[in-house]
Amino acid sequence: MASTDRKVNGLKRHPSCLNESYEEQRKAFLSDEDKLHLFDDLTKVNPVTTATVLKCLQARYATEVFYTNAGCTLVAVNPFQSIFYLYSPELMREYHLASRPRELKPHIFTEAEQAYRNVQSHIEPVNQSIIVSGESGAGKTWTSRCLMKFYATIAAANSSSQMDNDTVARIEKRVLDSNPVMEAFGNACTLRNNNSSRFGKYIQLQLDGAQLLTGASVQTYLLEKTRVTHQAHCERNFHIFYQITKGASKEERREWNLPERADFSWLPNSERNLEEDSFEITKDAMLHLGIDSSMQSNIFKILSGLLYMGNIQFSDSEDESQPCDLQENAKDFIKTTTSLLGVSEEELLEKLKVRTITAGKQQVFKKPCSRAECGMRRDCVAKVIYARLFDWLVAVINRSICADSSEWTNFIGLLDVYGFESFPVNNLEQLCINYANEKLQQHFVAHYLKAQQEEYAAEGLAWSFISYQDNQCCVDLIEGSPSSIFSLLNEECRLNRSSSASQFQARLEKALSSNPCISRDKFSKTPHFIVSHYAGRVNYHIEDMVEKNKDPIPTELIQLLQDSKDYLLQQLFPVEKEQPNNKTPNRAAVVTVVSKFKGSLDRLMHILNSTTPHYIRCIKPNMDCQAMTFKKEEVLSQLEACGIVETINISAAGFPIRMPFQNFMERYQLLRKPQPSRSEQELYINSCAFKNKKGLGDTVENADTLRRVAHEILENLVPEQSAVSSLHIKADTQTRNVLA
Ligand code: AD9
Ligand code: MG
Repeated sequence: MASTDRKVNGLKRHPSCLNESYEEQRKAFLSDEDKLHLFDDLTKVNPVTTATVLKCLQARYATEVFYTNAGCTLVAVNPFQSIFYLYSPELMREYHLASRPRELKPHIFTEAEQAYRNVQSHIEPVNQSIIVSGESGAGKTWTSRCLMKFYATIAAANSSSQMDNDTVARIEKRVLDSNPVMEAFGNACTLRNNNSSRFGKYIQLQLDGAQLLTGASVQTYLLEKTRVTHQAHCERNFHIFYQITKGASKEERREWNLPERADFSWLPNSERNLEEDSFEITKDAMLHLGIDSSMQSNIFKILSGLLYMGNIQFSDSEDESQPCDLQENAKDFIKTTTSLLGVSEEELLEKLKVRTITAGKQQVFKKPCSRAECGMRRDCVAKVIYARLFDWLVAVINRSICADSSEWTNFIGLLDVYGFESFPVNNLEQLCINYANEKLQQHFVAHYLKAQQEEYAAEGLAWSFISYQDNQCCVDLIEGSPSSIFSLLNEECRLNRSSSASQFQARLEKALSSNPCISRDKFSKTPHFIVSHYAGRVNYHIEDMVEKNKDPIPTELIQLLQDSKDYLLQQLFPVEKEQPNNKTPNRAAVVTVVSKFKGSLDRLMHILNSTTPHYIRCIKPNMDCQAMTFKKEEVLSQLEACGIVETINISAAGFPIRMPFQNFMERYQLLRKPQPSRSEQELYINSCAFKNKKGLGDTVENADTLRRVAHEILENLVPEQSAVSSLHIKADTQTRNVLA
């Protein structure tokens, strides 16, 4: 493989920063496959098909070029190796200082710089969003981190001469320090990514009137809290649990009751050493964010308590009317758990083993729980503690990094959310994630069509609209009214009826049968429904979906935590004020998982709609996370899932073939009738004028028609016409292939 690295001023220079001349691109255009890697924009590959796009991406990857434009989006293929020059502060400054960054090679810094300049331009909307998407392990979080570093470098508010304060570091550092803390508590090693984010994140970088970074605020979405108590085979719990068990000092071990070698059932695969010195990094970052060592110790003590809680196992009771027993070795675990969490041992045991049922206003029944129920109640306590701890941390981070409203005027938002998911078994979590992706796709399509419209207008093409099937139908299916999957799920929770999965399936089918985006597999006996998402069909299992949507937390367990003597738990579980007239909470007002998620997503979409968007689509070139390995099928399915294929389709709905005029001449001049000689260099065609005369905007059905059209174009050449450099031709796939 030819290396394109160059040494500039002793620095290894980013190869893709070197701008290729138009001439070289044009040569590549003439189907010289060796030059395919020179293409900077996938929608200008000729013809725009998934096959040519794939070929181009592969060729670029092979020459270590990882970024490519696709219309108004940037495609970022994960290199799976550290390439320092690609993210050096020198390169950041080069993009920042370039008079026309778009003339440099595609890079995330081009997008970042464009967003930064747009803020200055005062063209509405001034606020910007960079939406980073892609599947697990594709590089979203890495990209977001690099973007944050870019702004912390080029928009640093504090001069470097100012020394860091010991406890409260300067703002750029604090903003960057939010990453290791949120990743320690919100990321985990999964089968697909050793550092997989288990929550979505939108961070707004706040800029003052002088365009300097004065603060930031973070909004998180749907933390996967079930990971605290259940880890899939070969996967792990959140990083922080491993960090404390491996990184704690002797003194800390004593304080948190953590022996060197402990066997915790919620800490699988701990032999894999992914931590190194990350515990120190997390603690340092927490300190910079204003979480002092005594508060840190309080947090880690609670986490240690959760680990012990996972070891509390129950055994079946011989008499069903009696509560089940603790397993023999669990007695010590419950002692340690309760001492670490500051709750009473007897009470925890009682509340895990016996359920309180309130019937009517006054009547209270107690019912012993089965072994499985006891386990579920234990898990419920652990999950609610962890989820509230995570939210508390995010709130602390926000307090530490958010500037006062008088200190900032504009923002650049970075969105790093989970990509489209389709597993062998999908449930409510995937439905929420895929729904979020549908909403983002809808946002993207609207934006892309607008951008394309503007481009055609700039080229002088008389163009009104692109007829394009959007994904509204699928969005309606999930969230619409009066009937949708979400509304039916909420209804089940509101009515609190104990219907079986098959009964719910029947209700769904009856209510939503008219929507073409929902179907089912006639041969499957498992209650399910299939949604046809823009990125593919996903089969969702119904079992447990309603229960997951309720996400019930028994009141008596919350009360137990409210009674804790632990300082932090008291903050996480404040005693709520008495309802007037002793009212019990209204059932209809129960906030379900989907309504909460929809609410937070609506707010996010509202913000995104008020900003100028930039899209970065991350692609994972192979599932084994190997450097320099490009698997075409795997990339193709991601191009489909992240909407690049849609981009291509939309572009095909417009004028997908853009032929530089020179090119067209070289290829079709044989068809030309003898004409007074004139320099071909001078020849330009105004495709708009041609369109008016000959209907070039109509679809060219086949190669013969194309030849005829080509002939007509050549007949009608008007040399003095405008400086339009490309012909825009609309054609069906077959004809596009002829043109390739
Ligand atoms: V997930 O949906 O949170 O599971 P992400 O966020 O898309 O996923 P992440 O950013 O964590 O993926 O990237 C996965 C791994 O790929 C990183 O840990 C790096 O080892 C690697 N990576 C990603 N991008 C780059 C890059 N630009 N250069 C080098 C990279 N390595
Ligand atoms: Mg991530």
